[in-house]
Amino acid sequence: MSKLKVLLFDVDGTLADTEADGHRIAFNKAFSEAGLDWHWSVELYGQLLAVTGGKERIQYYVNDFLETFTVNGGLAEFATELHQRKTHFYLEMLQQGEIPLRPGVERLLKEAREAGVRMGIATTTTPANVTYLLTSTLGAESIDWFEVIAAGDIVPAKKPAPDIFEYALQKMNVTPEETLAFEDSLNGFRSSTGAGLKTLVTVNGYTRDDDFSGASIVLDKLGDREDPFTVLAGDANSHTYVSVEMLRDLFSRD
Ligand code: XBP
Ligand code: MG
Repeated sequence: MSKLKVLLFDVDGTLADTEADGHRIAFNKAFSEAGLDWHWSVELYGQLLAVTGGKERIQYYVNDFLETFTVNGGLAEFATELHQRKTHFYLEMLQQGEIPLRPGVERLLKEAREAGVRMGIATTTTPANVTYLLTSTLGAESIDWFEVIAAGDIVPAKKPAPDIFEYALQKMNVTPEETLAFEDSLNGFRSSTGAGLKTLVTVNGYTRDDDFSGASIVLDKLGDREDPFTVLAGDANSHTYVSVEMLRDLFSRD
């Protein structure tokens, strides 16, 4: 049985609840600026999250949800330019402090650092979205808490493909057997388990009813001493919030 040495975190939905009140708002601002009569509601956006990657999600929407839409110069180029404006609006929201970390995230990151547990990030989102989120919530020095920030187009295939987690493992020179992944969605869970990683899931509003069979444990949040988590699947033993001690216990039992 390997010892737990590394924590690999997803970002959107895991470190922060970014989708419905963050990315979705930024997409709609970009559509409005471009003069498009598109509006992604919370409900529609939940369907569009089936596709990871903002550029890919725009193309999915055009191809699968619009009757007709034509654009000069090709859809991929159009989506890329529109996505650049969406990222601009999203970064503005982050800079204004509009997107907080989820409960327990700051505490666990600091605990892991103090305990000498190595950390990395494996996400589909645009790299700048990660550094701006960390800077706006924990300060710019927090970027260095992670040995690798594997994000966006750095790999050929986005989640649910395992590529981004495999890239992070390779950059950190660690094995799946000594690493625990943190995810929030089925696409992310399939990616982390596809890379051979034990995975702790913290669900969000969009993913609460998804089937995470095979996860080490499924929780509603990481929680804190005075704000305990709810276990949705798995065995937390006597623990009531996610701590380094709990993770080591979970990892040894799984
Ligand atoms: C979630 C995603 C991303 C975000 C939007 O990433 O699939 O596409 O929804 O960010 P993860 P971009 O859960 O892996 O962090 O528009 O920059 O893609
Ligand atoms: Mg996610």
